[in-house]
Amino acid sequence: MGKTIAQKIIAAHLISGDMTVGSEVALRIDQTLTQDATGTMAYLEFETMGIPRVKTELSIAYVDHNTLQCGFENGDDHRYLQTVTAKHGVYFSRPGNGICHQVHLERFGKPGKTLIGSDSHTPTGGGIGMLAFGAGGLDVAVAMGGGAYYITMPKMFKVNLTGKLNPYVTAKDVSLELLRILSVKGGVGAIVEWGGPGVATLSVPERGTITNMGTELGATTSIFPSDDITRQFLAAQGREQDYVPLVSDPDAEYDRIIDIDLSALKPMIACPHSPDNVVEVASLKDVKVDQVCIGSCTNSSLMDMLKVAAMLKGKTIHPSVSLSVSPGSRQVLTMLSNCGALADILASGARVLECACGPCIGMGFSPNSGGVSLRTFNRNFLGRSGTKDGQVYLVSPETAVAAALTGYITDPTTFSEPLEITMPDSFLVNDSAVLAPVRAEEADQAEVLRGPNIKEFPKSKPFTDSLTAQLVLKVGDNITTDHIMPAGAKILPYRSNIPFLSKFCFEVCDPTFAERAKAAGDGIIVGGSNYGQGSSREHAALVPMYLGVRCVIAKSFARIHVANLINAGILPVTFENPEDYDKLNQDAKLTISNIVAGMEAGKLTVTDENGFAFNVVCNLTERQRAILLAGGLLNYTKEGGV
Ligand code: MIC
Ligand code: SF4
Repeated sequence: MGKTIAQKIIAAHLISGDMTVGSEVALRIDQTLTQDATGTMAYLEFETMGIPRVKTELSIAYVDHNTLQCGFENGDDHRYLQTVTAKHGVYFSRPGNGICHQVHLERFGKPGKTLIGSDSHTPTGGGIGMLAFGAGGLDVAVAMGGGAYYITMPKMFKVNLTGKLNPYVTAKDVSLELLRILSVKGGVGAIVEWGGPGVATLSVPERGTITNMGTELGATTSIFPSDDITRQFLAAQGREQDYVPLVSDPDAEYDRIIDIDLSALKPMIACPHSPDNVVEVASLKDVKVDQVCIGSCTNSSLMDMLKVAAMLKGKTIHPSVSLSVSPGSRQVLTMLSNCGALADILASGARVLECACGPCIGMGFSPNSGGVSLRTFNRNFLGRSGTKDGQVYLVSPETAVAAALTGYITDPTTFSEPLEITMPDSFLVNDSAVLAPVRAEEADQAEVLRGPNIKEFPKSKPFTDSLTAQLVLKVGDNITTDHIMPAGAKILPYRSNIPFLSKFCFEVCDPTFAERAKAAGDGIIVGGSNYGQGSSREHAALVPMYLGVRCVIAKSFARIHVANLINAGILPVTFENPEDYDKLNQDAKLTISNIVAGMEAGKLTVTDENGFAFNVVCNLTERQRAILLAGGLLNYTKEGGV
C-alpha cells in the first residue's frame, strides 16, 4: 500500500513503533522552536536535564508573546532566554523580529523535516511540507536533548481541493469552512493532508494559514505537499537548497476524504466564542463593528498585508471602528514600508502595532465592554481578548478590511474593485535579529542571567496504589486551556512563576477554584468532551498540579493537553459510560484504588463516599504509566527513563 505524505515523513523519522493507527510511535525530531510564554519553562526544564548542548539540527527561541514589558518581568525573561539559549546552542530571535510561526516559515522551515514547538500553532510549518507538531515545553526540552517525541499514530484525513478561490475569498475561508464541517473536535486523532488540483492554486502563505488553523480542528497536525510553489517560495527567500519534493503515493489510503470546491466557497465568519461557530459573512450583514484586528500567526504574511493595503489605499476607516494591523515579521514590515504599502495602511487611520502576537493573546488592544471585534486570528474563546464580554469573530483579512471601512460586518465580495497585488520575486533577507549561540568551546564561560520572576519548578507527587481526593471542579464540554490557565497582559508575564499564576487558574469558570483546590489537598477535576482544547501551554497542567490536582476524569481530551497532564504527573482518564458524568457532584470525595494494576489493565474503578461506583478508562502506554508512577516526565527522565 502506498503512503501519505505524513506517513512517509513518520517512516523516515521512526525510532520505535510500527505505525499502526492508535499505537505509540517515537519520532526523531530535526528542529524545535519555542516562544517566550512557554519557553522560559521549557529552558528551565532543559537545564534541569543537565544536557550541555542541544542535539537537534536546529533549535530556535522566539520572543513574540510577552513583548509589552510593563514591568521588569518580561525584560528579565527575555534576558534569561537570550542567555540560556546562547549557552546551550539555541538560536534566539529577538523581540520585534516577528511571530514564531511566520518567521519560521520564512527563514527556517524545511520540507520533509520534523519540527516540534512549544506552541499549538507549530503545524503552520505544514504549509511548507514539514511534519510539525505543537507540544508541551517539557516534550520540547526532551527533543532538544536528543530524545524522541512520542505521539499516538494518527488516522489520515485528506481534503481534496478543486477549483480556484474567487476574488475576496481566501485561505482563511477554506479553514473556516473545514471547521464548519468538522468542528473543533473533528480532527482529533488525525493528520489532515491537503491535496487535489486546487493545491497548486495556493501560495505558501495561504497554505500556512490553513495548516495553522488545523490546530483548531484538534488535529495532530496538517500538511501540504512540497511542490513547485514551495520551491519558488524557498527560492524567493534565498533558500532553494532547502527544497525537496514531497507528494503522497497515488495509492495512499485515507480514513476520510473531504471535498472542497474552492470556486464555490463564500467568505465565512466564526461567531463568538468558538472557531467552529461558522456561518457565511453575508448572513450577518447588519452587525455593527467596534474593532478590527489584522495580524497573528494565521494572517500576517506579506501577501495578506499587501491585500489589506490595497483595499485601504486612498480610503479612510469608519469613524466608529478602531483598526489595528500587526505585520507578522520584520521582513514583512520592512517590505511593506519599502514598497509604500505601509503608508497606505497608515493613511487610512489604522494603528500599526509591533510584529508580535499582540491582541491575539490579549496583549493590548482589548475591545471595549461588550464590543464587537472582527479579528483575522485563529481563536475567539471567551475572555481571550482581555474583555470578558467582548464579542470576537474570526474572519479573513479581506472581510476584516471590509468591516473597518463600512463599520458593519460586510461580505467583501460586494466590493467591485479588482484586488490585484504583485508579490515580489524575492524577499528581503536580513537575519540580523536572529542571534547565533556561542561556540561549544566557549559555552562553559557563558553566563545565564535570571531575574526574580523565575521561580522554582513545582514538584509533582508519584502515584501510589490508591488515591482519595475531592472533586474540586466539575466543568462542561470544550473547556479550553484559556479557561484553565488564562493568558492576557496581566497574567502572561508570570509564566515562569507558577505560585503567582495559580491564583488565576479556572478564573473564568469559578473564581474560587484556586483557593478551594489548595485547601482540599488532593483534588480531581471532572470535565466533558474535548477537555483541554486550544493552546499547548503546559501551565494548564503544571498549575493544577501545583494546586493539588491528581487526576482529571473527562468524556474525552485534546491531544496536547493530555500529554501535558501525563508529563506533569496528573492521571487523565475517560468515563467508560459517559452518563456517569451526570451522576457526579462537585465536592464529592472520590477514591480510586488498585491504581497500578488498573492502569496496566486500562480500567480503574472510582467510588464516592456514598458507595456509588463507576469505571474509567485509562489508555496509557507502558512509558506513560512509568511517567505517572515516577510523578511526571521530569522525574522519569532524571531516573533514567527515555
Ligand atoms: C495561544 O495562541 O494560545 C498561545 C498563547 O500561542 C499558546 C501558547 C501559550 O499558551 O503560551 C498556544 O497556542 O500554544
Ligand atoms: Fe501568537 Fe496568537 Fe499565534 Fe498564539 S495564536 S502564536 S498568541 S499569534
